[in-house]
Amino acid sequence: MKLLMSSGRTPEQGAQLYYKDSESYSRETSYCFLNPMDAMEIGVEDGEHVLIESTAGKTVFSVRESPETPEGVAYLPCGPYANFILHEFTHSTGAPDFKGVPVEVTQTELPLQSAWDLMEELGGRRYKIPTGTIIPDLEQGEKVLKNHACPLCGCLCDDIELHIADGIVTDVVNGCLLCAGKFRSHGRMAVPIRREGDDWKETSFDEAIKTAAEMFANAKRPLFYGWSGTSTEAMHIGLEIAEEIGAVMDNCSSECHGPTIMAVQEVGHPGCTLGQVKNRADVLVYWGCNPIAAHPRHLSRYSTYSTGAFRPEGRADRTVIVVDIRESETAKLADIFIQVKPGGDYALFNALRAIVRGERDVIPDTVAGVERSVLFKVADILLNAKFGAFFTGIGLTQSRGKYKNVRAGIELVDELNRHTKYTLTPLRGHWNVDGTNQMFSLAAGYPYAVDYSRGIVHYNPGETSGVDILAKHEADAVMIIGTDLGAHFPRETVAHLARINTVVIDPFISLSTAIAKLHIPVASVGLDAEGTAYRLDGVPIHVRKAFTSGMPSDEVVLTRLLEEIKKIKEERK
Ligand SMILES: Nc1nc2c(c(=O)[nH]1)N[C@H]1C(S)=C(S)[C@@H](COP(=O)(O)OP(=O)(O)OC[C@H]3O[C@@H](n4cnc5c(=O)[nH]c(N)nc54)[C@H](O)[C@@H]3O)O[C@H]1N2
Ligand SMILES: Nc1nc2c(c(=O)[nH]1)N[C@H]1C(S)=C(S)[C@@H](COP(=O)(O)OP(=O)(O)OC[C@H]3O[C@@H](n4cnc5c(=O)[nH]c(N)nc54)[C@H](O)[C@@H]3O)O[C@H]1N2
Ligand code: SF4
Ligand SMILES: [Mo]
Repeated sequence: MKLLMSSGRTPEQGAQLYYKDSESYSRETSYCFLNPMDAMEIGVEDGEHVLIESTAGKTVFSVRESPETPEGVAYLPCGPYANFILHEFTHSTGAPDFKGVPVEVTQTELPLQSAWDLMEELGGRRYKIPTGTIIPDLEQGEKVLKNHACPLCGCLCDDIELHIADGIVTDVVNGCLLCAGKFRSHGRMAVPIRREGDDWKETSFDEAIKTAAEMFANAKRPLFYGWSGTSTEAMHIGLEIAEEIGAVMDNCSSECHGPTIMAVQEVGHPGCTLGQVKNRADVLVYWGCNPIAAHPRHLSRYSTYSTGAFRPEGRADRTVIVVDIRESETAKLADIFIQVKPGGDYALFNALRAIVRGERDVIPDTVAGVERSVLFKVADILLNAKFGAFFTGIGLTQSRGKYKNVRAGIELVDELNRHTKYTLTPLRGHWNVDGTNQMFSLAAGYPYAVDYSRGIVHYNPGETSGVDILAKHEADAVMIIGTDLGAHFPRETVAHLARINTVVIDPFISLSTAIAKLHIPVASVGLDAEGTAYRLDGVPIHVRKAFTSGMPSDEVVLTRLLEEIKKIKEERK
């Protein structure tokens, strides 16, 4: 049966992000959510398997019947299985079609593969952390930390209470499932490893850094990608190395809210802090985002359910509108849920804009699957707000239309601002992805996709962005830092990473470990390292250490790497 593949966050997939080597991660990311009518037509029931095939590839998924998924859509959790069948084209935007690829879905008796199997099929090699591995020189003793920041999603909640015994987090208070998953993960690596044929060999930090320096100094088209999972200070050193060797420096916003940035560059951005939303917003619109799964405490801490100076009754003082292609966890909590056809947002934004302008006559009976009467009702609610806040997600940036969707959203907000007060805030993904754009802009003048190869900065998303450079097989040495491309990049780009000199700098084992030539473990910001991060609304927050250890931080490893690269260049003069 022909369906449209769409992929995104689930609460369970998010809780497993720090257990990528486990069976539970493979299980949670290999589901295929199908409308029961489609499942019946394909001839499968809950728990049975389907083979999903696209022009990029095919693999097996486990069926989960879900009435929330519209007919015609196969909804997949974000992860290695979805990416195994995703193509690498970005249509000159830097962001692949994570939401909206035609696929063929058929019943199959084939078994499910594990995430490691998928990496090996693309040329990688699985790795197992040796049993008994311990992080060196862990701080001993028991303590309780209050007001700790959570380094997981863009909410960057800084009210977490951690209970710690001998460098192990034993309890996480206030944090959501995702937060607890990170603080309680056991997937830390202690020693650098390098790939030798089909084997992994342990190596010293000195040797590993020297090898990485050689790889990057000898590369024709080096790419440093990620950064949203580390400190802003580390990014600064990364930018210095990139400038030194003429590398491309790109960050996760490329594949995520990069299109939002492109829209903001075109038409500006009426933003505000989350504090303003908490204290003032009486109408909240979540468009193409699902914070219950992806920013689990957003609604309770900053928006829908929070009480504020001018919203003392919290939820009762606010009207909540959700626009999504399926009845997401967040949609279930809305006063009004608008189910848009996949890729229909551009039309919907413009229809609402026309209504707000007073042009009700031009609206057809339905727009992108939404009835005219519903649009009129929603427009009236929007117009009657005292302070309205739009939150936009990657349902807009990764579906057809990409940055033009966001542009249309901003233009609707602009129109509404002629009547009352409105803001728009992208629900930025990682705890420090906003920091990448801040630091890249500060140091290089552009927020992402920065190419130093010409000796001056060149910025052109779609050309100088990570996915595109890998898709064109340009990169010959890649640093993966604070991101996991093995799990999250489209199939062909992962296969390319497995062929070239890929170096992973990450405190945890990840699927990128499998496709690397070298993995250098580091201290983890918020656990045994500290640094500055920017919350999704651009507010900088200092992320403290929870305990000390003998692991070098990203900053230490990158500083050493820069020294080694300079030495190599000096010797060649
Ligand atoms: N659990 C969990 N949480 C995370 C992460 C994680 O991996 N797991 N990652 C973090 C990151 S990096 C990010 S960027 C954020 C992302 O957070 P969100 O922006 O919330 O991300 P998604 O769940 O991918 O997509 C949001 C919604 O878009 C809908 N959608 C799909 N296509 C369309 C469309 O055409 N139109 C509209 N209007 N909606 C559409 C999907 O049904 C989905 O409910 O989450 C962060 N938090
Ligand atoms: N199919 C599909 N694929 C998608 C998406 C989708 O919706 N569908 N969404 C895309 C989006 S928006 C994004 S942003 C990506 C997900 O983005 P990724 O960046 O791949 O997300 P994570 O897997 O959380 O990877 C974060 C990495 O940072 C590491 N890390 C944590 N702390 C530190 C630290 O202090 N230092 C260093 N060096 N590393 C650290 C973690 O161990 C982990 O390996 O996925 C993209 N891929
Ligand atoms: S909402 Fe985000 S920042 Fe807050 S505790 Fe959960 S994962 Fe951490
Ligand atoms: Mo993201």
